[in-house]
Amino acid sequence: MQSLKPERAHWRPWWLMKCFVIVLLLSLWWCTVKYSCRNRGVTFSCKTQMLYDTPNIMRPLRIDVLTMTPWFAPIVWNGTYNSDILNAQFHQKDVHVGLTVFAIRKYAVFVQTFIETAEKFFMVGQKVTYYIFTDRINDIPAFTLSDGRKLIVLEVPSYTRWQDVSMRRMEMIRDQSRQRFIREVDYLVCVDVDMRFSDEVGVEILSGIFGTLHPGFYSASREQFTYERRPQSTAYIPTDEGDFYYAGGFFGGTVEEVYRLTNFCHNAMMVDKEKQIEAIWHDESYLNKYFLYEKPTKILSPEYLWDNNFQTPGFLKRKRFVAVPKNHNAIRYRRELMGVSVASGKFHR
Ligand code: 5GW
Ligand code: MN
Repeated sequence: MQSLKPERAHWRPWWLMKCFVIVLLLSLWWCTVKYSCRNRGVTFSCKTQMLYDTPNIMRPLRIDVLTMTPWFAPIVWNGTYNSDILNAQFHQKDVHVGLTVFAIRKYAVFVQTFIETAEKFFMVGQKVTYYIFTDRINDIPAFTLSDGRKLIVLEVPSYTRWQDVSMRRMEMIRDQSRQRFIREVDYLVCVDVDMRFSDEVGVEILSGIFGTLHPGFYSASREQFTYERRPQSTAYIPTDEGDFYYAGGFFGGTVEEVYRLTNFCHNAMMVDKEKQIEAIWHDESYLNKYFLYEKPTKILSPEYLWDNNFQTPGFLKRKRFVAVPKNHNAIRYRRELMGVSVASGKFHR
């Protein structure tokens, strides 16, 4: 039998040569891909500059608060997300966000602080349109806005009852979603105007449909939630149901989803109106009913809707959107003009 040794020695250089050529071709191909990606402005898989810690499945980002609901909706807290990653993702999709706010009658005074602080903290670097619904178009000041941002004033009627001022927001958001928002923006964020932004509120809040934990009820049990408890109302929720108590002053989602939510709430209110019943916390009660059966796909922690009348709990690392203290009677009722003492009827719980 002849030994294999000489033959093997004979083909080794060939084999080495082939490997070398393959490696050379592969690196050439990779350089071409990288170069053409950069030229097309594609950041996806080609952007190597973004450095961040790898997620560690053995190290939860927060252990002091719930960060996920039983239906797998994230609850957004400081420390649970990376803004750089999220901003890059939303930029890639060229997302446009609409921020709706109502400033009826005396509440027009809140607009200035609201917009000025939103310019500093709300969706910085994204495309934003502010929609101000008001009956006092002449009282809305002119603003200098950053690039990619605009402000649209929508004139709306002023209802005499303050309950209607608050509740009719659902109808007006619904109508404008169909007529205007669907063509102009991807996501809607619908908030109270008697507020100021005091820290970042960015794309981490965006999702199909989202709600916000009310700052007064995050630690309450479901029986303590101030849901509508009269079975005659369409907003009725029995004491053995309910996940969270959501605030009426901060919700949003895609235009389609916000349309569905506001349409439900408005229709439910109209059914109740026929029966001459009005849910205890007005639009907030109907919102809570909607979210019981149509679970939000993301939930914002009370960082996103805080009121300094409450003591700051240890787990609250940031106050991003905070209620502006208001003199209830002076702002809501013109007691001095009416000459009689009238309680506002809406007190802090
Ligand atoms: C007036 C009197 C009592 C309650 C609400 C109003 C009122 C509310 C008003 O006169 N004008 C007005 O534009 N609003 C809108 O409804 C504002 O956008 C306001 O932020 C929202 C909800 O009313 P709030 O902020 O007084 O309700 P709370 O629960 O935050 O105190
Ligand atoms: Mn408010």
